[in-house]
Amino acid sequence: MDCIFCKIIEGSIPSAKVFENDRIVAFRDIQPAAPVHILIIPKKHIPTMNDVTAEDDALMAELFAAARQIARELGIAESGYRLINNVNADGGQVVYHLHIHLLGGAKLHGLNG
Ligand code: DGP
Repeated sequence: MDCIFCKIIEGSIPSAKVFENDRIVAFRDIQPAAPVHILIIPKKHIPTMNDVTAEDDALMAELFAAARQIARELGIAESGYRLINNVNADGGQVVYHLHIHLLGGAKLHGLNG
C-alpha cells in the first residue's frame, strides 16, 4: 500500500517515535508548526475521519488517551495544547491515513486562541 504513514508504522521510513503500542504509534511531525508537534495515528489504515465506524470506537478513545499521556510526558499538559484532525481537501488533509496533530510548547494563535 502506498501510504507514507503505513511505511512509518512498518519501519521502512524512519521517524522520531514518542509512543507506541499494538494499535497506535506517535511520532514527531517532519514539518513542525509548533515547538511540540506530534502525530498520533492508528496502526489500522483508516484514510480519513469519514471512514471511522462504530467498530473503531475503542481505537478512537485510545488515540485521545495517547494524546493525553504524550502531552503529560512532554510537559505541556498544564500549559496547554491543541488537537487537530484535518479531513479531506478543504480541511487541509495531505496524508490520507487518519492522524491527530498534537501541538503545543508555545501560546498558539488562531481558532479562538
Ligand atoms: P495533514 O495536512 O493533516 O494531512 O498533515 C500531514 C502531516 O504529516 C504534515 O504536518 C507533515 C507530516 N508528514 C508528512 N510526511 C511525513 C513524514 O514522512 N514523516 C513525518 N514525521 N511527518 C510527515
